[in-house]
Amino acid sequence: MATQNAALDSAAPAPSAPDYEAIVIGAGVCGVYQIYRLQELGVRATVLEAADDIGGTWLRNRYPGARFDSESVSYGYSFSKDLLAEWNWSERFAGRAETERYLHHVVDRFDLRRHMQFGCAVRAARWDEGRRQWAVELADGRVLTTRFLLTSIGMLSTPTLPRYKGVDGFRGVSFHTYHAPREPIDYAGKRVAVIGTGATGVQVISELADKAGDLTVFQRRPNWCAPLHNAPISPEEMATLKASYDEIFAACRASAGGFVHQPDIRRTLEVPEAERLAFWEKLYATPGFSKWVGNFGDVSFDARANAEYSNFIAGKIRQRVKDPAIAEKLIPTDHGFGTRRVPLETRYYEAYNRDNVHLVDLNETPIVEITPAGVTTSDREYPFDIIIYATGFDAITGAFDRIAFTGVDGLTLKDKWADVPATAYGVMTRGFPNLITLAGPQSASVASNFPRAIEDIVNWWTDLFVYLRDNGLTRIEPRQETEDAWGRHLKAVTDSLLLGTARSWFTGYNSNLGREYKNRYLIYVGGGVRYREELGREVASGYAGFDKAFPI
Ligand code: NA7
Repeated sequence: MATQNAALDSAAPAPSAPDYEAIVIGAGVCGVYQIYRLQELGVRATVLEAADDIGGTWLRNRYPGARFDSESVSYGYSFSKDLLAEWNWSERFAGRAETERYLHHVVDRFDLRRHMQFGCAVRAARWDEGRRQWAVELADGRVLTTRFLLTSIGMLSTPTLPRYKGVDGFRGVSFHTYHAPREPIDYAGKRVAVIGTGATGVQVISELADKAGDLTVFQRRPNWCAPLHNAPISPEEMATLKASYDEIFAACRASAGGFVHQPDIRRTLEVPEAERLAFWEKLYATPGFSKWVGNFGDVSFDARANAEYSNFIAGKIRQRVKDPAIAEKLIPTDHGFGTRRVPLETRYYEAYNRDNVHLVDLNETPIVEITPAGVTTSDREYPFDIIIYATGFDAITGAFDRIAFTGVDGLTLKDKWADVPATAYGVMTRGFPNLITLAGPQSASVASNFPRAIEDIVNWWTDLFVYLRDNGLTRIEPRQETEDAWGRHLKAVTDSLLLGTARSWFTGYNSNLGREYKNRYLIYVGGGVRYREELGREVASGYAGFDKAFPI
């Protein structure tokens, strides 16, 4: 046996061919692209998907109002000119159903479904050092083996319900937004509760304000929301956009988060006030995340600049909400603009000007329990027909915790990541050879326009796979120093921004799980440009940051 790593020389038994060279867990945006790349290379690979169809996030989140916050044309895959030429987006920010149709189109067009197995929930995966392969255990008891195990299991795929007494006893219709029913619900004349005002709750509230009979919003902490400015895309506009795809993707590559918007490099307080306000007015009128990532760059790291901008946005909320007392309740006071995920909205603030929409501030009157008839707060009972829980997720690591990954010497991933995840570039973790955490914690995918980051990560890993194959290598694992260096870099970039200062799912906070972690360093916020540089350095060094081994 020849190896590049003496520590692996002791692995003993004869090799046996695994069922697959690669198993991909999850058939969402990431898994679809990964299997496209693998089948292109002729690799013996399959996708295991727990649901009965493709789509991931876009299959599940059937709540009213679910749609992109990324420009549609920047969200589609960029890998095929033909695909770009033939697909027409109907709106600047596509709705859930259109996105799901798009993913179906991609899968059918490239005949990917034959590489996928549905209804296959993965329960556990155990690394077999002797055979250099993973044994993947399904909920139905089957065990499949694979050389490489790739996870595309979603960052927000483990919903969390509040721990209120009586959640299961409600007599009407109730659901978490992630599990919204497939059958359409008629909200007309219904008394509807929405609990939670994150990006999801804001979409639900905006959509249902003029559809529900009566809509009551239970808010614990408000977020800084900004207008989406959605609009239809005409056939002529779509033709122009198609002709501009090279520029659109180049702009995404040049930006930190993979969006079409570029920051303004001027320092906020150095720009004369009138000019600054005119710039912000213009920004507020432009579509998408421009208000967040197309702003003066220092709003994301300079507390004084951030306070100025937050003040400007607070003014907008006061303008849009007629009742001053309600407006104040909708203005965050515990965090600055953009330090948590900014929900994009369509007439969200105007919803509170309607007679049928009511805001309950849970800081004044907390929920005591969910009763069979509705919600009881500290001061009264609210009867409802429908309760919608927009209460968020066990974000980023939740999906990993649901699968019992066991690596070298019995080490479990849950234990290794219990406090803070440790990874190399967010795509591999020491002690778990040949496990590739596509869209994993600490990768660039979380704080990005997802498909843009995912194409980078899948392409990087697929090149590495080819390198391993061409060099006859069957085992790869990050070196300790690579993981340590990534942890240091991650901490440095996170600590340089205000983003890490707020309690949110970005920093591991989840009240329903009793988690108060701050600065848990879950997401890479150094930006796509820097991330690609870091990955590129590994390639240039011949993947020197990883231990690699020949077959036993
Ligand atoms: P988020 O952003 O985690 O928001 C969850 C919301 O639910 C937030 O307003 C929470 O208030 C609220 N919440 C959570 N638990 C409770 C309880 N027990 N009682 C009352 N209110 C509660 O999840 P989203 O689904 O909105 O967004 C997740 C991402 O999905 C989003 O960023 C997009 O990228 C897509 P809190 O702020 O914690 O006080």
